[in-house]
Amino acid sequence: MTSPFGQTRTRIATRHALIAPDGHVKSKLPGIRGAGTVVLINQAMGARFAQLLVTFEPGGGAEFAAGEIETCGYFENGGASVTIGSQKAKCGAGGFFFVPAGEACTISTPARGTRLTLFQKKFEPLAGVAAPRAVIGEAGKVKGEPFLGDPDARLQVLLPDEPAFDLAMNVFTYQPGATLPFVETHVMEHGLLMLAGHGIYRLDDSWYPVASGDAIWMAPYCAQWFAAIGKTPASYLYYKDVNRAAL
Ligand code: UGY
Ligand code: MN
Repeated sequence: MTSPFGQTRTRIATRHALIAPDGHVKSKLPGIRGAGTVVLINQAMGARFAQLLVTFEPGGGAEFAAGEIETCGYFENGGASVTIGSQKAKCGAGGFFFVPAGEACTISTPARGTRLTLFQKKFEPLAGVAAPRAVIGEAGKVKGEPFLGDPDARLQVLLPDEPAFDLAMNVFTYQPGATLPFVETHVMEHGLLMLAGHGIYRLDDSWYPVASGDAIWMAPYCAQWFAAIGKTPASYLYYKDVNRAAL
């Protein structure tokens, strides 16, 4: 909702950011047509990855050429056909995919209003380990596991948890009142999209009310904690860099 007094929940800090939907400005990016794309997070903010929100118009599509960048995607609603090399599948809401560096990807025939979140980063190969494989899947088929033993805070790990993969894409779902069990402080960076519900996100020394549609960037070592509030579950999609050496 537009504020008549120029207020917004959006806050861009040095080590974290909250981007509320009221400030979104769409741009046209190479390889993406018939769509508006909001670059929510990228290097200009201080991040080492990019988080994009693509909203397709009928007849839109996207082609990502093979290169050093890897891409993973999640369909928040709608859906489209996804082709990665010889793999092709129709994804609906909750569909997700991973395009390894060095492989091309095509997204075609999106349903009207399809919202697709993309995370992109430069792939870091691991000596002696084969490159990660392409993945196309459905979040609805991935079991949510209790997080550190809490059945009210469930984590769906969408991509294979293997050394070949240098990123993770997960969905975290909290029942009302459930929380992250402690204030996490870690080297891994996060990009996050609130998919449903409401909550309070602690980022460094600030506490923010958050709701579905909000995006968050957490730099390495950004202190982070979440509590779900309201009467319905809260869930978020998030990116994390994983499985690589500290130095
Ligand atoms: O995987 C994570 O680091 C996750 N527990 N962080 C978060 O939800 N902010
Ligand atoms: Mn974390």
